[in-house]
Amino acid sequence: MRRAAASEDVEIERLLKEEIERQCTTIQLIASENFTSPAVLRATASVLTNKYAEGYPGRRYYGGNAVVDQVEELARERAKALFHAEHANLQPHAGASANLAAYMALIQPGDTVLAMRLDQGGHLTHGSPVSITGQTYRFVAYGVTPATQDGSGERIDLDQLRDLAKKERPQLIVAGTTAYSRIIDPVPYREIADEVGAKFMFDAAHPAGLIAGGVHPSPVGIADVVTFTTHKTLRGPRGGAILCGTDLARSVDSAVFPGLQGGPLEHVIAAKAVAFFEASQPEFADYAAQVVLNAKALAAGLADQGFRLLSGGTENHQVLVDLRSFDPDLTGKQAQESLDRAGITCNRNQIPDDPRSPFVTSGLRLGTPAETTAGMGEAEMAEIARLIGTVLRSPEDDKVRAEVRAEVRDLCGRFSPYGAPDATGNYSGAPRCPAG
Ligand code: DSN
Repeated sequence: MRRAAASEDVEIERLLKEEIERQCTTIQLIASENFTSPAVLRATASVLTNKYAEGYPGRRYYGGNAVVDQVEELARERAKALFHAEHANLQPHAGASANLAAYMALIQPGDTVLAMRLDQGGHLTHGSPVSITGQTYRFVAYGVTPATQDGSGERIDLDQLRDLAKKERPQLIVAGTTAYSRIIDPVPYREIADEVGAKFMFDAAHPAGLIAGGVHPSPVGIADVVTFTTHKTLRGPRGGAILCGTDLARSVDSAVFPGLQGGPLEHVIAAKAVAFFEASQPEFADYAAQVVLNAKALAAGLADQGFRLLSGGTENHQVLVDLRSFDPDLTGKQAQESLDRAGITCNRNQIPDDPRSPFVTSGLRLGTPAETTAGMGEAEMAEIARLIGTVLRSPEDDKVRAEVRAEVRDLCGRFSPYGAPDATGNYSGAPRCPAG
């Protein structure tokens, strides 16, 4: 049978072209996204996608895995070296499945778990009632301290965490956030877990690249289990991963397969190996440091525009904006959509005790990992903050949006993650970041 050439699938070809053009001509400020290198893209698109490999290196349920075993073993060794971990499991398809596997390895259904509440900066898989995690385990939520004028509030409330731990006697305490702009120190968590005999899991999905780059403290060796995703600050392919000590290796591995998943995505595991290699280069530490400097510059610029920032600023890759003092009628949803039309991509986000629903929200979450990869620095962040202020002062004004869109196009032309299009409209360049 004659196979159709990929280029004959005109609909998908067209959409792929449209998406790369969108990524190269609009500003990407979603804190959980990044621009992968051509080497990561190549591995993700490789023939490894053809292979079934249920099991682990040396213990597979299918033949023909001699090469795949080497790929997965190399990926595991690189992950262990990068994070100084005793054991790595790289098969979780996503952060959500990594977290679920970690719970399966550490606790029993019905056990009590302390984790951050969703509107305070937590994640659905930290016990939301709409997630299997909240339906399987008894989650009790902790949050952040109240907001203060001087910006010293809205930090993880460790006193509340300790009080809850003493009252609830949880089997597990979870650290980790999706919308929180401060460093998370794993040490006090460990101390509280030890005080009540709980296990401790650190979900490092967001700061994984900052930890690998040495700008945030590592929870490896402090937490019993560390989960993370490879596609956010770490700048690898979309996927999840788990690190633990040798004592938990068997439980973690069997929770992932056969507990939760079937065949691993070996093409993605190969791309994870590439990302670990890239993250182990000295330039990646510079990248991680620049991500934080850029976030600080973006935060300063937004504050100058009159926005209130949660916790008064940032120490990581995120800036969280409370829109209410800027414009009490402007919702996160309206702001996101208005910025989108001006060529600035970000996501609405609930703020602590948000009076609006998660679908509407009173906040925005902005992040710098992607545009830092594209080569932008602090000067460009100040520029972006000005553009955001301009759009959100007149969110329904088409003329303002068109003017900003033109400025965005110009900025992206100077900092395109995949170069400039050739005569046929294809982008084939590499991200400009030195470690790209
Ligand atoms: N969706 C991810 C994020 O944006 O933070 C978390 O799963």
